[in-house]
This record gives sequence, C-alpha cells and structure tokens, in this order.
Amino acid sequence: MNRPLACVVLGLLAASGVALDASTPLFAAPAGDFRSRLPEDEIVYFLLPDRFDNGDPSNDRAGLSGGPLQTGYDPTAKGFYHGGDLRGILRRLDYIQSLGATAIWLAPIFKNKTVQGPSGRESAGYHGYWITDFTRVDPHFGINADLAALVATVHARGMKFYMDIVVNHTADVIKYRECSNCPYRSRADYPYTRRGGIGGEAINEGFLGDDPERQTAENFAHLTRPDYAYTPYVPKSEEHVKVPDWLNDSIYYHNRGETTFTGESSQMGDFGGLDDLMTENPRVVRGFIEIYGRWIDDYGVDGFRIDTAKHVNAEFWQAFVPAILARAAARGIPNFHVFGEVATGQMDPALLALHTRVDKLPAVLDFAFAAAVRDTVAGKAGTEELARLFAADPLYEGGADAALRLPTFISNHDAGRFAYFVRKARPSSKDAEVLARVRLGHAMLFLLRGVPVVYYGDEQGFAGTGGDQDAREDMFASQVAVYNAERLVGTEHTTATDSFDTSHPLYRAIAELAGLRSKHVELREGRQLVRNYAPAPGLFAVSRIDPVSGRELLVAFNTSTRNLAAQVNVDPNSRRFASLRGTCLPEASATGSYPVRIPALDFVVCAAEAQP
Ligand SMILES: [Ca+2]
Ligand SMILES: [Ca+2]
Ligand SMILES: [Ca+2]
Repeated sequence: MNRPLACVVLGLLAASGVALDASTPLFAAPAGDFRSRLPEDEIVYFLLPDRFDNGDPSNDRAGLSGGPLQTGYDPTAKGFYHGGDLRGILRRLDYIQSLGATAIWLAPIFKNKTVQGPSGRESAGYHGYWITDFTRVDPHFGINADLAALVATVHARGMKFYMDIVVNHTADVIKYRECSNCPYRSRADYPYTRRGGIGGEAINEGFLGDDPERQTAENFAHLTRPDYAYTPYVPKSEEHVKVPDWLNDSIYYHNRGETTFTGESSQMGDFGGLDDLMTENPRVVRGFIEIYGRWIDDYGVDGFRIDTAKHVNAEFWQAFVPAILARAAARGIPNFHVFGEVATGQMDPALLALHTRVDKLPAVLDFAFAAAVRDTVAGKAGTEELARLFAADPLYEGGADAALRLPTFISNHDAGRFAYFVRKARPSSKDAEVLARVRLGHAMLFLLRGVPVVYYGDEQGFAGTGGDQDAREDMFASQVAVYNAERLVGTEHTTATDSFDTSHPLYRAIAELAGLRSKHVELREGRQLVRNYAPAPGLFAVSRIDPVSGRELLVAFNTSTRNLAAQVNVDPNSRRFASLRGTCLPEASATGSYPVRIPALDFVVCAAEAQP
C-alpha cells in the first residue's frame, strides 16, 4: 500500500471507529526518502537483540563450548543469553513496521565479555553493555555481515537504524591488586602524582591533572603510571581481549574503584567493576570518534543512543558530538540523531537540559516525561505535573523546538515497563483498567511533544515484575519460568509461546496512534501549547500547531476514572472541529472556548478546520 492511500484509509478507519487490520503494513514510508526525515518525524522501536527472535540457532553459544558460564547461553535464566540474534530481527521487520515504527534502536550489538561477576553471582553480556571488541558484532548475535544485511533491509523499507553505543566503560577486565569491589578513592585523597595516596612515592611528574583546560596531549603524556589510587592489572588470559588494542592499556582508565553515584565518583568510578574510561584524555576522545565513526562509514547507520552519558565528562561530548555529526554528514546522513541517556527516576527536566546546554548533546532521552506519565497515569498525581514538565522545555539548548526531538518513553529495559508501574501503584486494579491506563500512557507518548520510543513487548501486554532483568522478556517462546508465570495485559496468552500477535489490543492501539502521528505533521513538528491541567487526575489538554498552516489540533486526555466534560481554551479562529480520534463536538461554544467530552481513562484528538 502506498503512503497517501494508507493515510487516507487509516484516517477514515480511525474516524469511523472501524477496527484496523493490523496485519497490513499501514504506512510503508517511501524508501528513498528516509535520509531527509527529521529526527522528530520518527517513531522508534527499541529492542534487545537477545530477547527478540532467534533466527539462527547455530550461534546461540557463539561457537563456545561448555556450560552457561563458558558460553553465556542459558535460555532458562533471565541473566544469560537466550538465543535471539540479528537474523531474528531481520525476519520480523514486517511486524515492527506494521506497528508503525519508522526507526529501530537495538541495544548494543558489539562483542561483549561473555560472562562476568563474582563467583555464584555471574551473569552474561546478553544486554550488550559489557563490550570488549568495539569493531565486531557479538557472535551470539551473528557476524558483521548480518548487521550489514539488517541495516540495508531496514533502509530499503524506508526505516532508520539507531545504534546503542557506550563510551563510559568497557567490560570488567581490569582488576586491582588491593581488593575486589574496591571503594572509590578520590583525586584529592589519591592524587595522580603519588603512588597509593598522599604519603606514596612521587609518580607522573609534570602531570597537571584533568581539569578541562589540562585535557591536552602534552599534559597526558606525563601520565604514565596508573597506580595512583589502586594497582590495576589485567589477567594474563585477557591481556588483548579488547579491540582496538589501545583499550588494553590501563592508563586509559580511571582505576579509582567503585562509583557511589554521587560527586566525583559518578564520573570516575567503576559500575560493578566495569572499567571506567579516562574520557578526559584526548587519546580516548580520538579513539572513540574513530571507533564509532567507522560504524557510520561502513554501515550508514542513522543515529546513536549514548549509554550512561551523564557519567562522562562534558568536554568529551563537546568534542565527540560535532565530530560524529560531521562524519555522518560526510557519509550523506544529514539528519543523524544523537541522544544520550541521563538516567533519573525524578521529574527533573533541569537535570536533562543541563546535559544539552553544557555537554552539547543534541538530545537526551526524556526521563522526566517518563516520570510525569508514570506519576499521572499509573500513579495518582494531578495533571499539573505534565504542565510543569512542558513548562521547562525552554531550558533545553535550542529551546522548546529542541524538546520536539527528545526521545520520549514510558517503559524501558532498566526502570521497567509501564504496566508494571500501573500494577505497583494500583494493586487492586482490574485488568481492563490496567489495559486502559497502559493505552492512555501510550497515547501521551505518541500525541505529546517528543519522539516516541516503544519498548519492545509493551505492544504484547508485557508487564514484567520490576526493572532490569525483570523487564526483558522474550518475544520468542520463552523458557524463563518467571516470565512465563507473568500475567500479560490484554490477553490470556503467556510468553511460553511466541508473542508476535498483531491483533493484540495494545499492538492495534499503538498502530492507530502511529498512524495519527504519521499522518499529522502537527503531532511531530508542531509547537505544543498546554491548555488545561489540574492538581487532581482529570483533564490534560494541549494544542499542537501546524508549523506551516497554523492549523490547531487539540489533544485532550482524561486521567480520571470518571467521564469528563469541560471547556478548553482554543485559538479564536478555531471554530469547527473534526474527530480524528474519539468523538469531538463539531463547534466551539464561543470564540476561543471548545467543549470536550472524554470517557474515563481515554483521549480525543480534534482537528480545527483550516481557515479560509
Ligand atoms: Ca541465535
Ligand atoms: Ca565515567
Ligand atoms: Ca574492572
């Protein structure tokens, strides 16, 4: 189906309330055009390759022999590889595109340390964030040629491909002679110029520290010994396990012990032993521009999601981001998107904006949006929290327009899924209410400003029982007992058999929302005006304004469990309205005042008629 026809059909179906045939791709984007689309025009589908589909059972153990601790493979254990791979994703692109996604974001695909962790508490690198070889695909996921085939096919469908990259740390390879799980040793107590503390022998003579103005090759040439805090070493068997080879030199790491997630250690400490890179050193900056620039050159990927961005110094990003954008532009990718992870559980847009202002990250994942939707739709907060969120949009570098390209989400692989938050906040809720709240959360995701990111499996009613491993269920038939015991939302199905059901009510709801967003530029690129909110659950209304015609599209949500009738302030020129979703009354009540009627936990989208 070509795009204009699909849009017309979709619009008619949506307006008439007719159920959509979700098995038909609704909006296959024109393949040649994808490079010209702006980041804010995308709908992103985020998945973990290990947990999506197993297209090649021969790579499940990555060519290794032995048990789970050697191969990393144990499909019954949530902390080990389950067999999913790049070929599995390739054969499910219809499923992903029919949902309405225009871009896919894969958790890191680089070769990881297979298994790490203290004896008895090991787990595997199935998630991809424990990289050893930054130049090749993890053999559990396939080979580099599989990635090339996947990216080419994604592009042929008019979709984009976003990579997930890490520069904060590598796998845990470096150990310290003094201890394991070593406490953080600060720069003041363990200066670079003394071995093992203030009283130690003088080392690294002439090194003037790592303050921004000292981050030069000349200064770092004086940093030759890494044993100022601890005595780092690399076990014999792993001396060249990292690629490129310069990464095997301990001098390029902080080596100061475990982060406490506060103060200096937040940027220089190790996360659970993961080797924290000395990203102040220009050699490290240059090395990572080269590493990740190559993936742009060789594969033509369309964007980077940056893991643990807030744990890396601002000067690194100030150098890395422009170099990467220039590299992409030279490769013919003008709209390369870069968005960083600045994780927070709080509704804290100032923290997020800081990293666009100071680090100059073009965008950050909108954790504040996730918190606000969680508080207001899963929890019991009034809709004024959403108003406070959007009131802070001018804080971002580039102002409120920049907020249009923040990737928004309501579920992720670390914090957990939205359905889990609903059940946690409302343990006595009936299934129908949980479903309605999950749908409403997704409606906010697609209709409010920002680039929606759907977390794989949400469209199948996955709920999970917590964050991290408890939110990383298998889409293919799972052998994990706790996953299979989960009560999914909107279906009697369980994860024991595969979960690619395009008739699931949430799959259909998301496909409908994606259709609205794809059809109406106001929802992607339009300025957002907050119209109504309250200190209690109930109405939240915004207008989205067509950037060219100025036409107003009114989007109104009801977060309460009672039907709602209210007047909404609209543009005085918006007199007649048509229903795009739900039932909209045809006329304004008076100049500048329009009546909305919204069922409990539901929403409407009303389009003002174009002005003569
Ligand atoms: Ca496999
Ligand atoms: Ca760091
Ligand atoms: Ca380590």
